[in-house]
Amino acid sequence: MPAVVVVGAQWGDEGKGKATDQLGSRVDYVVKYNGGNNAGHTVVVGDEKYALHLLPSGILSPGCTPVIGNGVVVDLEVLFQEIEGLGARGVDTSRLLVSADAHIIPSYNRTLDKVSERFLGKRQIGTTGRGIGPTYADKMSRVGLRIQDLFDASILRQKVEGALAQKNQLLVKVFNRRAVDVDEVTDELLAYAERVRPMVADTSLVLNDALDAGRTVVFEAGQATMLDVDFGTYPFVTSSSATAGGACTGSGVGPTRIDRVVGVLKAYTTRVGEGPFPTELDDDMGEFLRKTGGEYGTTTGRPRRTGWYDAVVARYATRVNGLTDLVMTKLDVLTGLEKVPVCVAYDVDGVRHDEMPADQSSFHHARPVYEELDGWWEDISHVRRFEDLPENARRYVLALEEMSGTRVSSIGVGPDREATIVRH
Ligand code: 2SA
Ligand code: GDP
Ligand code: MG
Repeated sequence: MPAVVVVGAQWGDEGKGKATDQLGSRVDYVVKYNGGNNAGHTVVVGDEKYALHLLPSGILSPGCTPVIGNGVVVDLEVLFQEIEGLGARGVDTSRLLVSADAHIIPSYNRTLDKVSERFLGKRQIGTTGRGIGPTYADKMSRVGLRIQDLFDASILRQKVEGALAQKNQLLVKVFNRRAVDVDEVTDELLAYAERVRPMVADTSLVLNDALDAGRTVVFEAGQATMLDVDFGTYPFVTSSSATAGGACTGSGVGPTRIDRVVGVLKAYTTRVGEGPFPTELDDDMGEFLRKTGGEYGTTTGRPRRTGWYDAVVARYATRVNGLTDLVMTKLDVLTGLEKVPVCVAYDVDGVRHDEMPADQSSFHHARPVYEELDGWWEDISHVRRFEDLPENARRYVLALEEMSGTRVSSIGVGPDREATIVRH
């Protein structure tokens, strides 16, 4: 399996960090290809718990080279905080590579992210406030700042000046904020230049050479399919390509080189931030899933919204990502339930939809059509072989596999690296 993409198949926090980390010992490169420090990946290794935001999960595996691809947006302050934080815990980060084409999140975009959310009022997205949206908007508007700009002070200054010519109008006239000073921002960014320089590489070339030499590369998505700017519940999405296609545009590796696409999903569903969520539970059962699953944001600490498994979402994720495998996490969280409802289709104003409705309004009106599966009581957190799971837990996995249209190649039964059942 030389080139594997790992994507979230729901609304994020499916356990992609753990899934990628698990591949770690067999992997030469782990590439983050989209998003920035809005991501939060928790990896538990023995007694140690790591929360990674900007750095790819491969950073925890000795021998693996972590790569920040061109599709990522980089907050330089966070980059060095994270590097120092891991260094203090004995993690070697010296192999980290950063694409010269990755965009930088300047401080004014963090401000704009927060104030524009407030401005949206009831229509707010519930962003992480990390400046992600404004930075991708700048990239597309061609007023963004890239890592390579740090190495030419006069070009950087010109670019900051160009960006602020527009932004200051917005900040002052629309948001009633003070104007941002060009020199202040330029100096703040230039202060990182020499520290970043040794990490900067032509990462597309590095990765293609690695694949030519038979090395193994994992492409790790931030966020998830339903938060993808094209395929998610727009406008309640993040601003990047979180689906498998983003792995190519965000890394400079062509689609013909990808061998497998693994979709990570929970045995139930969660979502952080605003937007439609058909199987959401607003009751005690929702609270049970949140408490038992520890469903609080890794980046912001926000309580996650919780609900039952949605096979329509899983089928959609299979289609738009071309999934070859599913990694199903958190099966342990469902232990102790009499019955486990699973959404098999939607009812939209009296019409049954087996596939994701093609328009967003229908999705907002979608009511889940449930099938109830039998639950199990036995503690499964120590199970390591599929055949050792209680019969109803096995049936649950097999039913979801059938409904979702992709083989479940591994099952998570606890947060720890070891708490996994590998099937294929
Ligand atoms: P943004 O900040 O522009 O990307 O926000 C836009 C939407 O994307 C959602 N989003 C996320 N959803 C789940 N997990 C994410 N990462 C953190 C985590 C979240 C946290 O791992 O727990 O700590 O709150 C993530 N990042 C972005 C976001 O909620 C908006 O709906
Ligand atoms: P990511 O953003 O997809 O990497 O996921 P997060 O790290 O934000 O959230 C997943 C959470 O579930 C983390 O706290 C993990 O430690 C935890 N986790 C992952 N797999 C399992 C599992 O199989 N069982 C349980 N109980 N927890 C898990
Ligand atoms: Mg997360």
